[in-house]
Amino acid sequence: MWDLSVVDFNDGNHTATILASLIIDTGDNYLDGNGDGSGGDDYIYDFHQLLGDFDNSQNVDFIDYSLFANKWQDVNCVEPCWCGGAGCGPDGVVDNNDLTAFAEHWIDSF
Ligand SMILES: [Ca+2]
Ligand SMILES: [Ca+2]
Ligand SMILES: [Ca+2]
Repeated sequence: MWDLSVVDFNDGNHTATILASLIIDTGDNYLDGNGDGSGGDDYIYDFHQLLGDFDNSQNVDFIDYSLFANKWQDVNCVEPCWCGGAGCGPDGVVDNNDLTAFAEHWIDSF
């Protein structure tokens, strides 16, 4: 399992790559990144980041607003999901700071 929660990604599309040349199993076989049964190729993972896009639809719209509103003033928002992403900051509470950040991305898309 990857934990990229400590990385602050900019909004946009990203690609993470695990280099096969650095991953060897106990039988001295290199990573089979594409799962075709033959080792030696990298594993590539494409993903996106858009603050306020709680349903990963690559836009911030009324669906996201509904998800945010359902988490409003929740406490104890901790990793890995931070109250479904609504508690974006380290304070653990879905509060006005999170609402401001959400509003700054309202109707954003890519
Ligand atoms: Ca392969
Ligand atoms: Ca969305
Ligand atoms: Ca907060």
